[in-house]
Amino acid sequence: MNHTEPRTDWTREEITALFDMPFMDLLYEAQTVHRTHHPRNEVQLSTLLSIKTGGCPEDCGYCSQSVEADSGVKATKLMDVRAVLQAAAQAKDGGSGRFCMGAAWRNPKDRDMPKLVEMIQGVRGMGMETCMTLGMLSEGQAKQLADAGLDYYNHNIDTAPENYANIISTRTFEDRVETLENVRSAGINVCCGGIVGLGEERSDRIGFVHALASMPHPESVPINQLVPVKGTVLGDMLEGTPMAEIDEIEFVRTVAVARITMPASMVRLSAGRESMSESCQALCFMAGANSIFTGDKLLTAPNAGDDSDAALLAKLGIRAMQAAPHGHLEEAAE
Ligand code: SAM
Ligand code: DTB
Ligand code: SF4
Repeated sequence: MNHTEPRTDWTREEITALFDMPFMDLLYEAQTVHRTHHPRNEVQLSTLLSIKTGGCPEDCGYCSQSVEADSGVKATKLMDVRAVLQAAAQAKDGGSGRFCMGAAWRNPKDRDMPKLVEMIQGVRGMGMETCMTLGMLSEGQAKQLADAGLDYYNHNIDTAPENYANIISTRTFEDRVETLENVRSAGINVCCGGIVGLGEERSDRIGFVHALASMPHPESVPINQLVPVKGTVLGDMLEGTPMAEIDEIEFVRTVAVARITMPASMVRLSAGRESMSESCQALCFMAGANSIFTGDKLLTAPNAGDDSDAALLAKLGIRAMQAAPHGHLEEAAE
C-alpha cells in the first residue's frame, strides 16, 4: 500500500500527455498504479434504486428524467421506506455491498428529510454501505444525512467546466462544487464523476479528469458512458451521427487516466455496460476500474444484469470486494 497523499496539482499538460500515451503503455501504467493502491482482481459491487423517478426540473441534456425530455419515463412520488428496505434486502442477497438511492430532484425539500434519514438508518442496519444522490444539498441537509450515517453522496461534475453549459443550463458548475463542499465538510465520502460520449472533444475529457483530480479526490469516481435515450436533447442530437458511438479505446483511455491521476479512489465503470462488449469491460478493469453497478436496472436504463455479470467476473477471475464496516474500502487493500 502506498500511503503518500494523492496529488491534486496535476497540470492540464500532464493529463494531455497521459491521454496521448501509446495505449499499451497507458494500460500498463494504470494497472501498475492500481496494484499499488488496491487489491488486484477485486471489484466493489453497488446496486442502484430510483427512490423518486422523473419529473425533474433540471434540464440535463442526457437525462430521461428531466421534465424537458420526452422519454416516456413516468414521474413518481418518493417511495415508501418499507419498499426501499425490501429492495435493499434483495440487493444484499444478491451480494451487493452498497445500496445507492437516487432521486430526480434539483434538491430535496426539508419535508423529505425524515424519510431519507429512515432509509439510511434502515439500509445501514442491514450491514450495507449507503449512498444517496438527491441533487443539490445545503450545509444543513448534508449534516442531517451524515448524522443518519450516510456513507457516500453521489454528485457528478459530469463534464469539463468549460463544457458544462452546453449540457445543462439550469445550474452551474460552481453550484455542483458548492454541494460537493457541503458533503465533504459534513464528513460524507464523495462520489463524483461524469459522462463520456456526450459528443464532447478529447479536450473536454482532459478538462473533466483535470477538474476531478484537482479537487480533494472523490473517494469514488463513476465514469458513465452515455446511454442515449430517445426524447432527450443528446439522445436525439447524436442519433445517426458518428458521435453516437463513442470510441471504446477512447473510453478505456479516460478510465486509465482517471486511475493514474486519482490512484487511491475507487473508479466505477457505471452506466453503459449493458451495451459494452465483455472485452471492453475487461480492458476497463485492466485500466483500473474496480467498481460496478449490479442488477438489471440502473435508475431508468437497463443494466448488464446479475447473471451476465457473475459470468463475466468468473471468466476474468475477479472477486467481489467485501464492504468495510464504515464505508471506506481503502483499508481492504492492506
Ligand atoms: N438528480 C441527481 C443529480 O443529477 O445529481 C441524481 C441522479 S442523476 C441521474 C446521476 C447521474 O447519472 C448524472 O449526474 C449522470 O452522470 C448520470 N446519468 C444520467 N443519465 C444518464 C445517461 N442517459 N447516460 C449515462 N449517464 C447518465
Ligand atoms: C452515476 O454516476 N451513475 C449512476 C449513479 N451515478 C446515480 C446513474 C446512471 C444513470 C443511468 C441512466 C438511467 O438509469 O436513467
Ligand atoms: Fe434531474 Fe439528475 Fe436527471 Fe439532471 S441528471 S435531469 S438533476 S435527475
